[in-house]
Amino acid sequence: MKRISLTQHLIEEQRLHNTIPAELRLLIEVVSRACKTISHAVGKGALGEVLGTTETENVQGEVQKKLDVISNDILLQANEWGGHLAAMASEEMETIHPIPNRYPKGEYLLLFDPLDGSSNIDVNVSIGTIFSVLKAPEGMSRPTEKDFLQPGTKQVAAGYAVYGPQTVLVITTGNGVQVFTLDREMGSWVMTGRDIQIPEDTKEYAINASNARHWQPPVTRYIDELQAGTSGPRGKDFNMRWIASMVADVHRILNRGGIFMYPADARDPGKPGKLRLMYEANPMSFIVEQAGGAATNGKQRILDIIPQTLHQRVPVFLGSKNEVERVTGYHA
Ligand code: AHM
Ligand code: MG
Repeated sequence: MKRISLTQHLIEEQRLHNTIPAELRLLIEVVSRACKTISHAVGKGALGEVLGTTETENVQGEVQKKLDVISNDILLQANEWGGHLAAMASEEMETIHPIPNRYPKGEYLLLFDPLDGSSNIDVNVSIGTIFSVLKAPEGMSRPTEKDFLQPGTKQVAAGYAVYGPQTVLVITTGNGVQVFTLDREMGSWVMTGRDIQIPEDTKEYAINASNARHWQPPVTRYIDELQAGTSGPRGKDFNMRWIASMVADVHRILNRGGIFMYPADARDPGKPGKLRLMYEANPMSFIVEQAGGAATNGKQRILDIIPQTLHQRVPVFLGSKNEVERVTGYHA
């Protein structure tokens, strides 16, 4: 089999579609290199003294794991000096991180969830990194939070890495979804999936069912119907999976279909869902749509949402198109 590296793919895609100028290619390569470093740290586990929590909380008021902080630092340091960025924003940082004055600035904005699936870090279950790339608004001099508040349709690239039995990187720049597997001996990303397509129909769903008593009626109805199986209105049995790492759940859906849901629920009226629009929902929705799937907040397409704040949360329904459309219809 002919091996296609990440670099070769990015150059060839630029030749074909003109969507990856050199600066964006550099950005994707720097992020993917940082993901290798994170993968290495994750793989060391207890031996690297990277497990457990820090003394600090993040902006969401959540306890930070050591690896959350390490991964955040790796991404910041890797991306500061290349000249490809104007600023960064992270799920783990309250405010944006402009590129320091000692470095040249570029035209892109990078957002990331440095280590998604925090509850799985210490128990050796798959976790990952999610990233999203926007263009800085024309004429921006000093970046502010407002410059990041662009709808998901404006993303020029998005991707995620999964640190699981294999380390994989999934990216889109708006011309389909490509998958790369980390060749650990060579230290290189090798293409292992091209133009991934999510089946439109599925018999598998993912939701944290322990929250069932807090769900809103459309979600309860939808899940009840799935669980009724062959004897219910759907006339077929459905299987359930919940990894509690969005990256791992989405990666399964990319490979064999399925629907992933993190709805808003009645637990905390101040929190419309758990997942964050800018670091999780938008990049994953871009990828899922590029793979032929759909992504909504129950009412509208996630990529059309106009962000109000950097850390805002949204309900998420994404994956196989026909199921996402059905549960979205139940909200109408
Ligand atoms: P995190 O970014 O703090 O890790 O939280 C996001 C994660 C998702 O990866 C996952 O789908 C969800 O939280 C799991 O939540 P829960 O523990 O409520 O099932
Ligand atoms: Mg996360």
